[in-house]
Amino acid sequence: MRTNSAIFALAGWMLCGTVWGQECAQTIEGNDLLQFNLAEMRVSAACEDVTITLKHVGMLPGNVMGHNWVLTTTADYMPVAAAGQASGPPEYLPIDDPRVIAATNIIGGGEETSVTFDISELEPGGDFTFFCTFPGHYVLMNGKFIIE
Ligand SMILES: [Cu+2]
Repeated sequence: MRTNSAIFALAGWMLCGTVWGQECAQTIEGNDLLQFNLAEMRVSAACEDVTITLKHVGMLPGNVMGHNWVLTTTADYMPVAAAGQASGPPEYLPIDDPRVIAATNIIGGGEETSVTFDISELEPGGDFTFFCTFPGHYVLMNGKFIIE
């Protein structure tokens, strides 16, 4: 039994790294018009770790048009956006806030950043929202994060 579990675990890991690789590592873009290029992101519950890469495809600097990628439950989205704004530059993110599931740093035009986090504790089918916490951006820069 022990050997079988190890084989299944290995098979799962291999599938995650290859067949479902697109879902476990994803890229999203932000621009100078307060837009993400994706309204929703879907990841497989089979992914243990998910890596999100954020590319800022605009030209404006991070102190003017900074973007980050932050994940919370949808219930925490507005409160965390407000807390992020209140916590100020440069990261606009409350420190050690347990409501923040994952977050990148803030980047400016031409820059790229990423975050890797464990989704094994997150409920598949749960209601999660990703957004940017730069002041005011959450209104336009947000989307659904779906674990399926
Ligand atoms: Cu932004």
